[in-house]
Amino acid sequence: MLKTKDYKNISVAKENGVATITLNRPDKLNSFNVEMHQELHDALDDIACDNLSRALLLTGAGRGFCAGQDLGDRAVTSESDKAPDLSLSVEKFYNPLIRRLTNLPMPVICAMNGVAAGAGASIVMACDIVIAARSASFILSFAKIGLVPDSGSSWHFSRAIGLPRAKALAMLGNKLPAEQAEQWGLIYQVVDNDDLMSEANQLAEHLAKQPTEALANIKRLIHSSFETSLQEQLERERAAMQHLGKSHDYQEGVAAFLAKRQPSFIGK
Ligand code: T3D
Repeated sequence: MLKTKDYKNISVAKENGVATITLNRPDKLNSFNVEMHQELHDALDDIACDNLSRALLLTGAGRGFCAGQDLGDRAVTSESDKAPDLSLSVEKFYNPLIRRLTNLPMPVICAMNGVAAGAGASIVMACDIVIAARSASFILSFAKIGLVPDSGSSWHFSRAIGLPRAKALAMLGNKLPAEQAEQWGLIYQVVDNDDLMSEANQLAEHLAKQPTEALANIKRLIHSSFETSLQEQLERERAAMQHLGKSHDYQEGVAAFLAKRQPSFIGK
């Protein structure tokens, strides 16, 4: 395992082409303070350009995945002169994080180890493949404190599970158990708690050996399909095929198929 920087609120490990980031404030259910945002930003910068990582695995320490914003940093007292402008934190931290995960040119796997509430639920949905522990759950808790689903969750939830279910979850703030989330098509797979990290690692290591540039293009195309017409999407697919047809990994994939051997992809 490669030595990485020491952080206070997250930990990062790199092995076999997989960068694993663990949100690490378990006593606060891994909720976000400013320092954790900054550390995550720094770690993602490093992973994006280390020339080694070809899959990102995101998980949480302890019994929760992430409980969104640390509300301890949002306490407003009767003496305080004015309420916070939450748009500043959304603009500076949460939106860039969601864009970052969405645009990272490698698969992002979430090992959802426990409850994902508020922006924690949004972060799960910004990952490409979500494997959840059987005991995990989502809570769109925003309305319970007078807010709206942010960090993309009003977008992701309605697309994944439809308007009626998304609106009920967002307005009621009820717990959605992982098994129900899987049945509704919100996440990829539920596994037994004890198997979560080994299953997620296995998946991440598999993906890290695949043609990374093709996977990055798959991710980009699937995201852009929500914004474009079929005609435009056909054109984008054509352009991606043109680009990937010249890649090492395409040549290797075809050669391996014809030689009836396993391909050895380099991600380019
Ligand atoms: O503000 C901005 O920058 C704008 C962006 C906002 C995005 C958002 O995420 S807004 C939504 C913020 N998050 C929440 O509203 C969730 C709050 N947490 C909960 O509702 C519950 O903790 C859970 C449903 C997630 C889990 O419940 P439970 O019963 O399993 O655990 P618990 O006992 O409530 O929490 C365990 C500890 O974590 C507890 O601390 P203690 O009492 O043991 O010292 C609790 O206070 C702490 N904790 C949980 N969530 C947060 C938190 N501490 C600070 N902030 C949290 N979000």
